[in-house]
Amino acid sequence: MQFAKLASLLTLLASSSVLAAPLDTGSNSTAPVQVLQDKVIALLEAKGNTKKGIETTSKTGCSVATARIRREWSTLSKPERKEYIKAVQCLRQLPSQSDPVAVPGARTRYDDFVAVHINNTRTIHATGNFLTYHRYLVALYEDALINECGYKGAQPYWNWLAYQNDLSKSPLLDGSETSMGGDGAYFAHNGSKTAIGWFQPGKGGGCIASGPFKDAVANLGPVAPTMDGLAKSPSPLAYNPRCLRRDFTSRAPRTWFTVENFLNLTTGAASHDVATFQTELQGRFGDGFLGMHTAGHQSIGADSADLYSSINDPVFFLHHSMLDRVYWMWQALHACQSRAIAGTRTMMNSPPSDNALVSDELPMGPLGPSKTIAQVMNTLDGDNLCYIYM
Ligand SMILES: [Cu+2]
Repeated sequence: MQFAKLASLLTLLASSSVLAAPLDTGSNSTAPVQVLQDKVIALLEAKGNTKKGIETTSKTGCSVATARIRREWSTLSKPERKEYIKAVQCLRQLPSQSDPVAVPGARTRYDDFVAVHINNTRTIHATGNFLTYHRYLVALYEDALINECGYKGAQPYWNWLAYQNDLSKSPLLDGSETSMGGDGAYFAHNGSKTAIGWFQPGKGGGCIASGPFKDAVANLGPVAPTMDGLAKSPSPLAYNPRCLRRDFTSRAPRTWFTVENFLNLTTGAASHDVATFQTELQGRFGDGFLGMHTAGHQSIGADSADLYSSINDPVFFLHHSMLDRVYWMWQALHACQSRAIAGTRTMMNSPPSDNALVSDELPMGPLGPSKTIAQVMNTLDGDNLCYIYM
């Protein structure tokens, strides 16, 4: 009888611990992230009030109280999500402003963003400007949605710390009319090549099968496809219209989209200097640590796993918004180093190049004026940027 009682108690404990384990949404496990988020806002508010130091925002009127607020996708109302989707679709229909000789494949305004990313790939990844270049790229995209497509909101972000086991269940990627589309249609293939070896195929691999971006078309790339069966374009900027493809897999998000990694980057061992922070976040190319950035690209798969042309998939901007949020948090939490950069001007310093300087330009072609790294270091400076994350 005692044994039976003990056994049933153990069963109860076991089942309750199953219930108490992090849900698939990750909502139980992200409390430390919210604590940090609140701390960051408090730090930025304090800076604005005391008018001390380089982050002072008083001159331009930009402050935490007046800044544009970038939110997580799932916290937008359904009408807000639809407004964002409508603006993205608008940008994918407006005519290109690229030089047709330099970029023969660009047809839409969205393609202009793709072309600029493709053109600069080897000088904006694993370089000293990786974080600032992508920050400014997302900001110009947000501006284009607002100024060219009448969008009234801010750029939303993809919360990495939810739905790691099944992206197709997330409000962002569930294929509903208020999502950024679902997985690709089934396409028989042998998986994808990654920095840590061959990944098994997911259930997709074909054209986006559901949601507002069903059968969405990409005009440029693939430039460096990694998925079996995805063919490379004859030339990086040639006109190569085809459907955009996805192949959701959970191995990378389950491994890297963890609170532990997030804390390591923002307050832990990887947060102590910008070089370590940047490398751990982006991925340690070459030694098998994908990092949260590369894991995100890998988890969407197919077109999104292409180092050059992943930007064809509009989820790119939600992914890079989250990346920028982590950088924004790190900067606020490490104020003394918030303007430090590390790295050279060429990808993994190949070919060898000089160290990047904060006076380096971030070339954006027809997307907007080029700015220096220094000009986009503070998201509350007001002259160049004025936004926060919530
Ligand atoms: Cu990039």
